[in-house]
Amino acid sequence: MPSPVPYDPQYVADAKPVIRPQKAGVTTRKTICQTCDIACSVVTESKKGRVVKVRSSDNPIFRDNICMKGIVAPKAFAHPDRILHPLKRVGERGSGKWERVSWDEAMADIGQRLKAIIAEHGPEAWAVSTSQWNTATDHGLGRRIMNHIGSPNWISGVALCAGNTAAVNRFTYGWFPMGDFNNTKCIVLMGHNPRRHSWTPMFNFIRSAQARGAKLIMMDPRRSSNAEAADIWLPLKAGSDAAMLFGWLKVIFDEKLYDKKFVKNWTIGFDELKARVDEYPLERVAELTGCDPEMIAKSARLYATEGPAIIPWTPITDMQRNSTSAIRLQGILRAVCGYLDVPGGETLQGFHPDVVPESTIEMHEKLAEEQKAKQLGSDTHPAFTYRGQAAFREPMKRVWGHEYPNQITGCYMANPSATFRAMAGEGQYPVKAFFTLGNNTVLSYANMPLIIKAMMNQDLVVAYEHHMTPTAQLADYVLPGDSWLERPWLTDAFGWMSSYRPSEKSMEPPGEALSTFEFWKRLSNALDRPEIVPWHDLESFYDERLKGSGMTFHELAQETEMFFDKPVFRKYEKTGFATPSGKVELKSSVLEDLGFDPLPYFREDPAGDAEYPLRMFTGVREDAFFQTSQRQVPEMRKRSPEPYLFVSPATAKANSLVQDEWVEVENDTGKISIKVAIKDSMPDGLVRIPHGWWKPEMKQGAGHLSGALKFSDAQLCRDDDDYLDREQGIPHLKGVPCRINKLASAESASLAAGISVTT
Ligand SMILES: Nc1nc2c(c(=O)[nH]1)N[C@H]1C(S)=C(S)[C@@H](COP(=O)(O)OP(=O)(O)OC[C@H]3O[C@@H](n4cnc5c(=O)[nH]c(N)nc54)[C@H](O)[C@@H]3O)O[C@H]1N2
Ligand SMILES: Nc1nc2c(c(=O)[nH]1)N[C@H]1C(S)=C(S)[C@@H](COP(=O)(O)OP(=O)(O)OC[C@H]3O[C@@H](n4cnc5c(=O)[nH]c(N)nc54)[C@H](O)[C@@H]3O)O[C@H]1N2
Ligand code: SF4
Ligand SMILES: [Mo]
Repeated sequence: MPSPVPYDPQYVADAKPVIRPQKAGVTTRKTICQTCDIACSVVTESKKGRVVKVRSSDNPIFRDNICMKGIVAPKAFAHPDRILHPLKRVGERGSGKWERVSWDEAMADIGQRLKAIIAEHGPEAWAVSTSQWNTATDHGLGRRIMNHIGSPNWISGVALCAGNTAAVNRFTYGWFPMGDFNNTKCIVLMGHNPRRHSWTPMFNFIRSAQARGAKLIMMDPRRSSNAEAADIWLPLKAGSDAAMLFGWLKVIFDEKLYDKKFVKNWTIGFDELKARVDEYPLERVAELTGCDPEMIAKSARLYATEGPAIIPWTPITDMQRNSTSAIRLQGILRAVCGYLDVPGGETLQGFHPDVVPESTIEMHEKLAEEQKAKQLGSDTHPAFTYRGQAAFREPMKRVWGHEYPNQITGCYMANPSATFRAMAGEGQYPVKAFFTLGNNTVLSYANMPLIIKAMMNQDLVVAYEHHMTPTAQLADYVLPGDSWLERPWLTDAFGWMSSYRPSEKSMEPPGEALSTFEFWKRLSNALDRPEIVPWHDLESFYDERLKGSGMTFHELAQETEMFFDKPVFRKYEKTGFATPSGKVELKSSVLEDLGFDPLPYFREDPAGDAEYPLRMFTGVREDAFFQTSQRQVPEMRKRSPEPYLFVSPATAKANSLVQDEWVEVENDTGKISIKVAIKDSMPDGLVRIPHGWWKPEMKQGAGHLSGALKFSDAQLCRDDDDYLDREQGIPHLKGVPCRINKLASAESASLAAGISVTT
């Protein structure tokens, strides 16, 4: 996620570079931290060619945007276990036996094998998964090669995080808006809980908005830190966010608090929507959400009358069985309350006219229609696939000037579960080659047993990594990736905003580590298609993308901290919205044509199961780690040595749980071992499971996967139809039935003693 661009004139002035204090023997560089995906602008200090320090930016607009994971980066990237040379599997897949090979040898073999797989099964038999901060792993080039070669089967962590929200927002008003934090009067956080060490810029934006008087409404089953700081906290039931938003709309419609003029001039489907909203009287919403109807009404009134207000993007509604409806309802609220594309509201920003966006680099127009039609999952869960987005091609061109603008890289993806099924040999056609770049695939989606089966069934698996992750352990080749200290970067804010920030390369990569730009370039050569990636190196690639600005990448880095266009509001008055009707579609014509309910709805949880009386959610990100990473960094691990579940004191009592004991959490998909933390901030009956646990010090290889089989939340995340969102097919991670088993004393003693380290 990019840091939002505030619109004050002062901000524009401050975007100029500042004179940096110089220290003897120290070289400072403007850099962008990519340890997590919020991309803080920071400064690196190097001595004798090595980065010795990462510190906060000197620029007032970025100052304080830094957390401990950014600060520890020079040490983390110098970790002795970092992969520094290409490795080739020599034993069985997952046997943990590797030999060091040269880059040339690795790429020649990968190219040959991929060509053979494509010749036998077709280009769609090649799937790629990349990380959330795709810009560091793809640059648009992975998609570009896939589009030229003919494979539509690209998946990413963005399917569970903002990429899907970007695609779904289009059904309502043809774009994914960004909140104007600097001028808003009211912020609504749906679960989303930024902290000092979790997406620091967001945390800073929210705190400064509150300091100048903006109201904060928080929806969270748990009393989170932002709930404690909020004006209103709605402790809703996990997974009931869409129901809550129906309650808000009911109040807003009944009390006529909406923007009648905007609704009349710029929306379609109001009457049908109103009829649907009438199905959700407050008593019903109170029952579905477990919240006090008065508080629901009060918060709805606050949102509608204390505006302009924003509902910042939240991953919480990306991961629910009602995800599409919840995201649509957020969009509908923004629209009917008149907060779209106004200062202090939710801004719709296109691409910068002088910079070539990654969407253009990706060249989706090159992929033949018959190949697009083969995109996995597009028949059953089309929302973010080519099929689901096809109706927007013309409107996108009309309003934003691009037929395939790929915001957050999430708008033209295959469905992850369908892709893993095809890889496992259970799909409509086989997928036999799988590349994973900067993505710990095994742990980063639902139904981990299926992902492992899928990877074991491949003819070729290539992992591009810093460490021997559980995913890399199942690869044929593990290739050494460079880090953000070791490469330049031009952030394009994931196509979300028309702002660009340059990151200077601070040091040479260690060993034979290379950027993914180099990987994709070498792959296009190995596939005998060098013309697909014609640029010499990463900087010349950026130079060409910046040509329209009249600056080279180097000049941009010298001249500005941020390159962006002055925002224009209410652009829709000239262009209309990028939907088929040109209006805000409260009733979605595209969803209707795809065979779905064109109005949002709330699908209640399947009936409770006596065997699994508790509900779990995965999340509450840990300050010390980004997702599945950093567990090998001692400075970070000591802050959080073991995975912990959270339960309320009453739930702990009912299940005879004691603080710090090891237990097992189980459901139909799998089971994990975990320690108990009793927290009075948790509601009764709900269990928090942390995301992404494995222990790099534990035994590697199939059957072990360094503890991932024992600790990873993905063992418990289901992807059967009841637990998939209908339109997108993304898994429900917020309110899944489970139970807690006490462990036999021998097993819990061995876990406590860390004997598991070798098993
Ligand atoms: N089950 C489950 N799945 C989830 C989630 C969940 O809560 N539960 N959360 C979802 C969310 S919100 C997100 S954002 C995604 C995150 O998914 P990812 O974006 O895949 O993030 P990570 O788990 O950190 O894995 C990134 C991997 O990239 C490697 N790496 C880091 N930097 C670089 C680099 O510069 N170059 C290369 N080549 N490699 C690098 C790291 O060592 C690490 O193994 O996962 C999603 N998936
Ligand atoms: N240190 C650190 N910071 C990170 C990350 C990290 O791994 N480490 N990951 C980054 C990434 S990629 C992401 S996506 C964000 C995610 O960060 P957040 O958006 O803050 O998400 P979580 O921390 O998983 O959970 C936030 C809150 O959601 C609540 N919650 C659980 N279920 C529900 C529900 O059904 N409805 C509602 N309304 N609330 C619910 C939980 O109680 C919790 O307080 O964090 C980012 N920041
Ligand atoms: S919040 Fe921390 S890890 Fe994320 S980009 Fe900023 S400094 Fe880096
Ligand atoms: Mo995320």
